[in-house]
Amino acid sequence: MSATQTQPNIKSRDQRFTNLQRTLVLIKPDAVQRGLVGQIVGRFEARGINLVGLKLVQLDAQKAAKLYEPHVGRPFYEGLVSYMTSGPIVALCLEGVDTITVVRKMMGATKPSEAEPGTIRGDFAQRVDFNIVHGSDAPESAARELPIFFSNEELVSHDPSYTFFL
Ligand code: RTP
Ligand code: MG
Repeated sequence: MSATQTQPNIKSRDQRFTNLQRTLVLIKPDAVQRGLVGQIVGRFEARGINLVGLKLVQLDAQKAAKLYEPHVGRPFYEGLVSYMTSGPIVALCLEGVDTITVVRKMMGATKPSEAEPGTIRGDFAQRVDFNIVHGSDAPESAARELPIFFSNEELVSHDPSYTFFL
């Protein structure tokens, strides 16, 4: 808000923000088992990123194979699929300004030993094979990955009141 403005900006969300993006975040089985769901969701909320989809999912091998299709043939592929199907995960669709990049920065490097403190992996993980979160790495990835977890009806467009202050 500027010094002369007495009310929050009441323009519509689309007028206030440019480059709004949606991304898929998965809170992986290790994080669910360790009771970290609330803290991880809380970090995105505190950043002012909008939650437009959320569900608890038991991934089956077929869906995991669809998600990780780009990694088929890599040495870690089989282990990754068995890890991701080992227990429930939480799927989130997050929306905000440049959210794909912002979320990846908040997650930290794939290898937790290279992730900066203050990032999710840098604060909660030690091992690349138990690295807590997934986030889409590009707009094309988000477009491919989101429908694996959410139908259009399950994504709720809304404009939370706190975003007037962002
Ligand atoms: P994610 O897809 O989960 O957001 O992770 P990312 O983009 O940072 O990393 P990516 O290269 O897409 O790898 C996907 C997931 O595979 C597991 N991985 N294990 N053992 C290994 O060397 C290894 N490398 C990758 C990790 O769970 C990684 O997040
Ligand atoms: Mg990836």
